[in-house]
Amino acid sequence: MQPATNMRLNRTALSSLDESIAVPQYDVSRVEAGIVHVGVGGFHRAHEAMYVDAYMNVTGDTSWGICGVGLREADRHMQSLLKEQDYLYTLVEKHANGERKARVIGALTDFLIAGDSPIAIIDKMASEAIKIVSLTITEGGYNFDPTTGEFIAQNPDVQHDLANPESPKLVFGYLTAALKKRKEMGIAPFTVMSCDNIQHNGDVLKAMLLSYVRLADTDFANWVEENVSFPNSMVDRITPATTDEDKAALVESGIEDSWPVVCEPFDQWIIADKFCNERPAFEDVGAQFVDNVAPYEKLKLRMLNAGHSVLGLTGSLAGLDTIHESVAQTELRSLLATFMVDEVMPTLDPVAGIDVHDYKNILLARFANPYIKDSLSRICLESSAKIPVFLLPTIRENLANGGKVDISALILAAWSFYSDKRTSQKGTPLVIQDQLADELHNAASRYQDDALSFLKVTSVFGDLSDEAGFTPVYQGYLSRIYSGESILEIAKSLT
Ligand code: CS2
Repeated sequence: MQPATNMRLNRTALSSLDESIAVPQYDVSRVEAGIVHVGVGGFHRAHEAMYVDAYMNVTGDTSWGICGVGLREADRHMQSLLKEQDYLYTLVEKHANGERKARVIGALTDFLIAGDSPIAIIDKMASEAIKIVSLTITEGGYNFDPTTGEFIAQNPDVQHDLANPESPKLVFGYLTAALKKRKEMGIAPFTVMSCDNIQHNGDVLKAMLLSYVRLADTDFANWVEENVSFPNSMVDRITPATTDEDKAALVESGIEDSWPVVCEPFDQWIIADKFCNERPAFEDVGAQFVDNVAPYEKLKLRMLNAGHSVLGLTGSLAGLDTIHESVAQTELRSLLATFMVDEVMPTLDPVAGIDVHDYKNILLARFANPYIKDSLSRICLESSAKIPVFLLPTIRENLANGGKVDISALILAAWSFYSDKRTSQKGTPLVIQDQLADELHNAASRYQDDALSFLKVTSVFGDLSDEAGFTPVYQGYLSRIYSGESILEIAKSLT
């Protein structure tokens, strides 16, 4: 039933929202930032900010709010939408049975945009109240060469930041300037916490930051190494892009929210308990602190994220639009299940308390939730940063151990075709959004002259095109796809 009036979401509206919408149990006007977060996209707002909100609900401690930071001009639009609603937003969990649970999150206190004032961001990070700087800057944001793992020092933005330490472009420049200020003022450093889908995300972040700092100041790099901690973490919650339909559904519940977030009911956060400054007791609201995150990260990246790529690339070629449509297609569901059992599971380490077969079944059910409508274009975007993290390590390990690589090879062949034709096998157009879009397209379109042309993009695949155990299998699938055989038929032949 439609409530009598629609309310623009803001602090004043909180007390009169429809009772089906949960609201913060703490006084939102008292929340102060204890965390600065860089990269306030949907995922952060469905994950870390939700945990902070839950923590404040449970404890009433309002000192752990989040000051958002956007380093890109594109973030300005979201900042202005949130500002208009006092940084409040609605998080809508969509259950597989059609039930929706909406709740207003009050964790955000502010949102600073680099283009307005880099110094304001540095000062905020340097202030004593801030104990944690966390990041979701995507796999591509860490500025490492995926084949060597080295920091890309020649990136023009890195060179810019070294020359302009007070107005940096990249996160490394901000962290360096803020940590330096804290050291000079005698304030303990903050913990730097990566929340991105990268194996050993904290270790990678530390290595990249230290590489950057060393280019400028070796002594300070030693100080950072000794005094700052970078916990590894595994983060998980499927968060599709918000659509106009999602906003309209909220209007029906009486809320006008310009930038709500929708997500699945499942969430998981496993963090190494390695904080050099205070932290909230996130374990009180469902996060898990462990000594070694590595087996959890490996499980999640290789099963879920690579699983998404399997469905994303094959589903796109089949002309499908969403993850649940892909997994509902019997051939693709079996392909994914076989991939997980035959190619991923043999590479995993045991994880205390988790049965990998149960994990696989839960994943298949999560992917099948028809209300999430996670688009294949979201999954396929920036594949050149994702595949090296999600899939290539599995391929390399299987090649080294005599394991199976068939489905992995099919996925790379599907990606090559996708990059060349930019259309599905039904002829519908496919959007390529990738930093390397042109390079991938150029390489893939040389297929007729050199069947391995795509694999020769060494900045993505390293020396995979020299692997005799891989290339014939890959070439076989590529020629089947180019010959017009349907991706579903090929998938069927592999299960
Ligand atoms: C997805 C992830 O971007 C992707 O390709 O696999 O965004 C995924 O939905 C999240 O990591 C789930 O935790």
